Amino acid sequence: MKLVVGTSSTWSMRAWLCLKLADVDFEEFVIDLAADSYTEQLQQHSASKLVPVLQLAKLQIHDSLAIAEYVNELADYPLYPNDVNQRAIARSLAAELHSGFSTLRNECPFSLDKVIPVVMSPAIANEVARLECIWSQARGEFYFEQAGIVDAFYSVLAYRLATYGITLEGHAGQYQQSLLQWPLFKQAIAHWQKLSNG
Ligand SMILES: N[C@@H](CCC(=O)N[C@@H](CS)C(=O)NCC(=O)O)C(=O)O
Repeated sequence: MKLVVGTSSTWSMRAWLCLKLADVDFEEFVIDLAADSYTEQLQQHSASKLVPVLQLAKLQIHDSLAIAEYVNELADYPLYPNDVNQRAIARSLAAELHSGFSTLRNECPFSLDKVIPVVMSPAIANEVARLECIWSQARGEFYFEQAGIVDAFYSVLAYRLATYGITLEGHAGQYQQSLLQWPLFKQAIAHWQKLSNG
């Protein structure tokens, strides 16, 4: 299978982390989203004209959450907790990240470079407060017993916050730091830095 990703694409990074966590073999095709021709490339490789896309012989799966769900099933369910209640919470949190936090997404664009610390608007503060509430319930270095979709999805946001000088305190802060120190996440950042530098 081939994962089509974009440079500086946080959704691509989340899908990549899930594929790595699921330990499936995959090739990668990179679209430089900063290149003049990037829309043509997207058109050519993605029916939704967005990345990420997972391409298989007779199947194209677009959208990071659908890709995560697919590899989870393929690899015997490593991305979610075994417990049905915990699994429901994990699904809720992945869905919330996937459809929410739009202020942070819009006002704090993802960057691998240093950025100017953001002025904390009430809208940003609201979303950070929600994150604080979520993260304060992490079981340990990972949200549940072992690394899964929640860690993969929220690690990218933990990084985005940190680049804008937003580091949480207490238990939520410890979880944010654990995500930033997570070897697989560090590998993802190093990989995306390489992609961005050509
Ligand atoms: N909900 C989608 C979002 C995908 C998305 O917005 N991808 C962006 C890059 S992060 C993209 O392909 N942008 C291309 C463009 O803006 O033309 C997912 O989770 O995969």
